[in-house]
Amino acid sequence: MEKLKSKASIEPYHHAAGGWGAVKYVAINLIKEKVAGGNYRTLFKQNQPEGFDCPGCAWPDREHASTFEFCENGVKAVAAEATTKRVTPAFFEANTVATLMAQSDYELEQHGRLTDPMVYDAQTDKYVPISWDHAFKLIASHLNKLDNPARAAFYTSGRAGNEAAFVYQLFVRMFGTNNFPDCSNMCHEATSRGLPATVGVGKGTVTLHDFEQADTLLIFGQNPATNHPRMLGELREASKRGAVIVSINPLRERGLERFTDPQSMLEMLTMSSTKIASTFIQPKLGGDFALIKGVAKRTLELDDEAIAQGRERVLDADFIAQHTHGFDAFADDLRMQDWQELIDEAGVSREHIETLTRIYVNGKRVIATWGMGITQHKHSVQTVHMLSNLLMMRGNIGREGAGLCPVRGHSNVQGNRTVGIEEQPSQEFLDRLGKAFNFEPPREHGLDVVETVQEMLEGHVKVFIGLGGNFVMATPDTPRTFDALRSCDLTVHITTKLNRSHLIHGKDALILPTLGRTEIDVQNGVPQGVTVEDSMSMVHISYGMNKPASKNLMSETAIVANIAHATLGSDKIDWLGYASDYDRIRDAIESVLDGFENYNERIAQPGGFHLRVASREREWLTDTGKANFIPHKVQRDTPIRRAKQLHGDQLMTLMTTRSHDQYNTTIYALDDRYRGVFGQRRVVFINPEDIEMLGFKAGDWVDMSTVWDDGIERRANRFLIVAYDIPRGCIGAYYPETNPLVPLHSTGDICNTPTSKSIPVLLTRSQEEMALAA
Ligand SMILES: Nc1nc2c(c(=O)[nH]1)N[C@H]1C(S)=C(S)[C@@H](COP(=O)(O)OP(=O)(O)OC[C@H]3O[C@@H](n4cnc5c(=O)[nH]c(N)nc54)[C@H](O)[C@@H]3O)O[C@H]1N2
Ligand SMILES: Nc1nc2c(c(=O)[nH]1)N[C@H]1C(S)=C(S)[C@@H](COP(=O)(O)OP(=O)(O)OC[C@H]3O[C@@H](n4cnc5c(=O)[nH]c(N)nc54)[C@H](O)[C@@H]3O)O[C@H]1N2
Ligand SMILES: [Mo]
Repeated sequence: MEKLKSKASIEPYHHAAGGWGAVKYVAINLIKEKVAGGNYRTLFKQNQPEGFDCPGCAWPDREHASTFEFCENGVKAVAAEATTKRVTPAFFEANTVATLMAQSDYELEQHGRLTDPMVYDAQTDKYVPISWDHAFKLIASHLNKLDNPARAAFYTSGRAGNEAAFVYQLFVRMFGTNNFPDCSNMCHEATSRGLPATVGVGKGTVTLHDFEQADTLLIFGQNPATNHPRMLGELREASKRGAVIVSINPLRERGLERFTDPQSMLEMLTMSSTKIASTFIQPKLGGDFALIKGVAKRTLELDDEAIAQGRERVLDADFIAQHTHGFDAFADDLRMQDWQELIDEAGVSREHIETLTRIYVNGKRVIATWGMGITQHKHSVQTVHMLSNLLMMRGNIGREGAGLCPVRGHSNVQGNRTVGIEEQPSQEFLDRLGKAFNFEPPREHGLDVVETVQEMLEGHVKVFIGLGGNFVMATPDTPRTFDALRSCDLTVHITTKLNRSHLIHGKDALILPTLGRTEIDVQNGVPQGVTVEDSMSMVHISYGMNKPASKNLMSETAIVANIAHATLGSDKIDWLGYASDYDRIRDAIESVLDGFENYNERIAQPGGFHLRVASREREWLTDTGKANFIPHKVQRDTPIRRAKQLHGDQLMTLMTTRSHDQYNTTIYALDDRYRGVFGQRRVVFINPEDIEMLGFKAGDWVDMSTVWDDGIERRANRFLIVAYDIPRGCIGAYYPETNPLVPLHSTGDICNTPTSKSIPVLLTRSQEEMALAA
């Protein structure tokens, strides 16, 4: 068993993922967070039919789960919320904002749960207590004095339940804007914008049942051992029954190599493990598009050969004829495509493309899953299209055991979008909302995350309200985002824990502390549950079990309802009535959205219900009424290519990713043990040959700067070089430390997602280290 490391070190990890290491870290987390004894039982209620939905990730739960689904990072998320540490008014009295700014994100997180509503006092540079009532009035007065509702932006991070999110979007639309920047804009937007064009719905088409039936699983750009640990349990089962699993990832992530399931007594006692992926394909960053196109091209060639030899077709000709549109143009484009261009762009050999094609065409039931490795590039929407094309070629959509499986991040990010957190709402949704609530919703599109920052910088957006999240650290171009938020007249954060977004504030600023998902939410004497939708469109209810962290917390739903009441009054809508009984909100959702019929009854069933996804049933809600094949060319004029022309081999493409001990911007601890990093975060993973080519050694310190064409210098300094198995020309480092390197306008086509996985950078010897040495 590996030892506990406290000092900073780099020590390659040779064990399977999971196992006793995971159990040990669970214990460490409970102790570190000083989780009260009584709250341990909470962990056993996680993802149980009568318990709460884990706030960790959006991976679905097994229906009627009878055993405690063990998840180290789920425990971290729960322990972080159930911590006994508190950020009280006395804490704020003792610390100015300036002194807190000097602390790291890790230190800020460690202070614990926020207990009371606070308002910024410029004279003392401190947050001071404010009553809830005054806080709501302050927000209302700012909002009501804006000359245009579009001067306010309403952010959502994907943890809020459907009830809070629905009331939020209703309030904001009645107020008069569609300005809903949300975490999706930085996350799976390429999926949400890409899939409607091919299959008609921006969601995945599979359920856990399909996962059990699949014979082939292609895992693109995802690190489940860290980010969706419960997915590893499903992959382990798949591997044991003989399914072929392929990891397509520049890194060989440990969890996809071997996994010891802490729930398997045998594996734990014998210290054995299960092999997960049988094949690892390591494209260069952003190379997936060309790789997938290569597999599609080869699949077509195999079909041509089969026809010529009178063998069984490789393509699903019936599916293509009956269900799709645009196949001929797509096939023409594949035939014209030059092989060498694909190989160069993918960064893998022709043999690898052949291997992946053979696996793909041998599969009778293929599921492709994907995460941020696919969605955070310039051509991410095109890659999502190409992946749909590939699955459609063999009818792998809308069939048992097969389909598209985007794996979402935040536990309710998909539900938030379903109930209306969307800056580009459909006219149909607005019509129904307007009709149900007797008002004329704003029709013009609102601002997404990047546009919100830009509009703040230009002085157009003056009020920011955040329902959860840590906007300033999650967004790109950190110094510019800081300027943007500081130019606001009012910033409001509805949050559970202290984070840097509270410290980068507007002239007026509020911190509104809220109940977490694990806490008992009583309204009007009745415990309330909130509903969430996971990555596979299962909607279910979640009840908190723990005593609230403070008597002075309000639920997210109640806070939003009170802001609405203070701002708009309750003539048209009984906002506070909604807050007093969440059943009423669910009735309202039912009245506006299809698929929520008998919402309150159906969520009372254990496991909840599946929200219909039309593409899963081969109903295609596209412009052609069919699933569309969409051809795309390899992009030739990209920021990375332009930067390469200027700097040759010196130019590196940087991906920003998560360590094992963080939840997005929340830093729980400083290890990334599966990648062998301990006690530190400022590291950069580089191929050993590149380290030498650049004239460095592993263990040297370097600064990074972005190659961009707007004259702005973007730097992140002092990263330790770690030699790593990563394709040449590609490097990796953690977010949020690297967000200063991501230009605000470096975004994906169509989806406008920051290109967090492909930033052109140069490395130079660390100035600070050189000064120290001199
Ligand atoms: N414990 C924990 N759980 C989480 C989170 C967390 O921070 N901590 N965050 C939540 C959220 S919001 C999200 S969105 C998800 C994120 O979960 P993931 O989608 O796993 O996100 P990342 O950690 O950014 O890792 C992306 C993976 O993609 C690979 N990759 C990078 N670039 C490329 C590429 O060009 N091609 C391919 N094929 N692969 C590439 C990286 O090597 C890495 O393995 O997890 C959710 N769950
Ligand atoms: N460079 C780079 N940037 C990225 C990414 C990347 O891979 N690379 N990933 C992007 C992705 S995928 C995402 S989703 C975003 C994440 O962006 P966000 O969702 O904005 O960030 P989080 O770190 O998840 O938010 C953490 C904060 O949420 C609050 N919080 C926690 N639980 C609750 C709750 O139950 N209710 C409420 N109201 N508040 C709560 C706490 O105060 C905590 O500090 O970051 C994006 N930014
Ligand atoms: Mo995310």
